[in-house]
Order: sequence, then C-alpha cells, then structure tokens
Amino acid sequence: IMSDPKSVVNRKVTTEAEQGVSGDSDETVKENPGRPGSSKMDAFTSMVESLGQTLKEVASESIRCSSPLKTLDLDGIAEYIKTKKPKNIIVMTGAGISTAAGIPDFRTPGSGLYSNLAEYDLEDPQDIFCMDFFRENPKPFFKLAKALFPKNIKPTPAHYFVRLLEKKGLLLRWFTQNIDSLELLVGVNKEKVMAAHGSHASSTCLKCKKKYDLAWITKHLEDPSKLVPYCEKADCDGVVKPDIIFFSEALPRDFFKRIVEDFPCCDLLIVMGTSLVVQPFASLVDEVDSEIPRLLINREPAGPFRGPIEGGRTTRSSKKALEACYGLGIKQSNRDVFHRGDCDDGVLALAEKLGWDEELEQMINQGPPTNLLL
Ligand code: CNA
Repeated sequence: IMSDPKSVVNRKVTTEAEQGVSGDSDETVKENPGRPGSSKMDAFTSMVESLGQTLKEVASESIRCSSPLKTLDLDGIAEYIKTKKPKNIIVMTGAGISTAAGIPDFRTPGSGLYSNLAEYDLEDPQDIFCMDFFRENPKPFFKLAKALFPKNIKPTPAHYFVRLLEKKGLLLRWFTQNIDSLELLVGVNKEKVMAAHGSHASSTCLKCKKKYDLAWITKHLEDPSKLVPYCEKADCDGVVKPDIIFFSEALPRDFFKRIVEDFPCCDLLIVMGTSLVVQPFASLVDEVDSEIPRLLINREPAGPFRGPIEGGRTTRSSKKALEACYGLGIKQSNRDVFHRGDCDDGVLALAEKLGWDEELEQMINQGPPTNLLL
C-alpha cells in the first residue's frame, strides 16, 4: 500500500464520491483541483509520499547493517571478492551474454527473436525450441542453428571474465542456458560447464536414434545449400536433431545432480544476460544460501532482482522501521546487486575494481585457446 500512496488516496476519494459519501458525485480531488479541500488533500498526499520515501530510506539503511556487502553495487561485490575471497563462485548465464557476439536473444525488442518472427516463419518464438513444432517444421530451428554455430561466432568479454574466474581457481560451476557452446570455445574446462539446455556437441536421428558427432553436424550447417540434416543410414530418412533440450524434453540428469552438489557450497552468485523466465533454470537463483551475495548484470532487472535494489547505498538504522517496511510491502534485499547495462561493460568495470583488468584484456586479445571444431 505504501509503495504507491498517491494512487491509494485518489482511489479512496473517488470511491467515496462514487458511493455518494460526500453527497456530491463530482467532488473528487482529481477532477476539481481548485475546490476547497483539494489543497488539504494534496498536502496529505505529499505527506504520505514523503513518509513512504523516508521509510524506504530507513529500510535501506537497516538492510545495510545485516548485509554481507559494504555497498549494494559493483564496488560492494569487488570488495567482497577481495576480502572474503569466495572460492566457489557459481555463474549463471543466458542469451544476453552472447548478443554482443551477434547471436540474437529471445526478448530484446528489435533484435531479439520475438521481434523477428517473419524471418524465422514462426507464430510463437518458443516454437523454435518446441518438439511438436520441430517434428512438423524443423526449418526455423536449423536456420537459427546456422547462425548460432560456434565456428561463425566469437566469445565476448563476459565469456572471458568467467574463464578468468576459472583461471584464478574461483569458479565452482558455470550454469548456462545457452546452446551456442561459447563457454567451451572460450576455453573453460567442460567439467566446469553445465549446459542446462544441451548443445550441438552431438546430434541424434529422430527416427533410428543414430548418433552423429560435432564434425558431422558442423559440415552440414556450414553448407549453404543445405538446411535440414537427414540421417545417412540406409533406409532411414529421419531428421537429425542436435542434442539441444527442447521445451517438452527432460533436462540432462547431470543438471539436477550439479544443483544439489554445487548450490549449497556457493559463496557468490553471478548472473548475466538472462530474463530469468525459463524454468527450472530461473529458480536456481534461489538455491544459494540466503546470506550469499547475488549479482545480476543485465540490461533490465529480472527475477528477484526487480524492486528497489538498483544502485543501493545503505548506512545504519533501526530494525523496527525495516520490519514496518516489509509489513507495508516495501521489499529490499540485503545481498542482491543489480548492475544495469551490457554484460561486457559490467565485467570490464568489475575487473577494473578487482585490479584484474590487464589480465582480462590480455586474455581477450589472445583469443580462444581452443577450437572445438579441430
Ligand atoms: P531472453 O529471455 O531473451 O533474455 C535475455 C536477457 O538478456 C534480456 O533480459 C535482455 O535485456 C538481456 N540482454 C540482452 N543483451 C544483453 C547484453 N549485451 N548485456 C546485458 N544484458 C543483455 O533469454 P534467456 O537466456 O533469459 O532465455 C532463455 C532461453 C533463450 C534459453 O532456453 C536459451 O536456449 C535461449 N536462447 C539461447 C541463445 C544462445 O544460445 N545464445 C540465443 C537465443 C535464445
């Protein structure tokens, strides 16, 4: 209620007018700003607004007292890494980490797949990863697969930042929703990567279940005269589908094993480039202990990083006020940092605060250490 006091006041006055409480159905503050009483109402409204604002500030201050972070921003995260020395960092990523590599995400207006349905001949963008749709029309998926395939794309600075975490012995696991395999291309050990939605590393014939390797699908996807790959086994003309998890398919068994083993040990969660809407991946952010700091670098707030946590700065204050704020629906986390912007800018800024910028730049300049396709 306190989060938007003005609308509450206006709603109440309108309701009374509608019910004839005032005896004059036109007598609403909104419609008659010059009438006697409106200035009192304005004063009351602004008093309520200012009280709400004060309570929010007090809540922020209170939260600071119990926070594992000095400040709820990149400085706070950098300070936490330097002083608390987390060694089990989990990174969670989505399509936004790869848009700078030229791969469209789903939901960015203009460039995302959702905005470019005509090109992919889709009514619903999710159809592209839907098994029933794929069986009927596999063409849109393979059109996208050609654009996504690792040979044509390069890792972004955000990918290199995760490799730097691994190099420093701080990365516990990299959970990714992406199917572009850039996590492996950037050189992170495959044991450290949990590709929750599968990858192109292997493919399977939908009819006879014959397996095909990366080289086979690569050759096919690189051939501009071909679109849908068909099984080469005698008497089989089945469509060969890369082992990417589609919406109606089960996630890899490893995925659940990793969640159970990794998340209880996590001492810092870094989330990048995801709208956190695809389940069950999105809910992994809640698997870390409630004391563990969580950082989201994204162009927009997502999941639990929505709300008044952006650029949070807090100092000392009373717990009672905080409880009052929670009671009034004003929520603020004491361990979440939302850094609005591009993943690459965010990791470069964080690397600089950590004194890792030169090392990161060197890594980026050297390029990927491995080539998946060799
Ligand atoms: P999404 O729902 O499209 O969200 C992407 C998010 O990233 C949005 O919040 C954007 O605002 C944000 N974003 C985009 N570019 C940047 C950037 N440069 N820096 C910071 N933020 C940015 O995608 P999700 O990953 O959340 O959704 C999960 C789906 C998308 C998974 O099933 C994926 O398989 C699927 N997908 C993957 C790829 C890929 O492998 N690269 C590409 C397209 C879709």
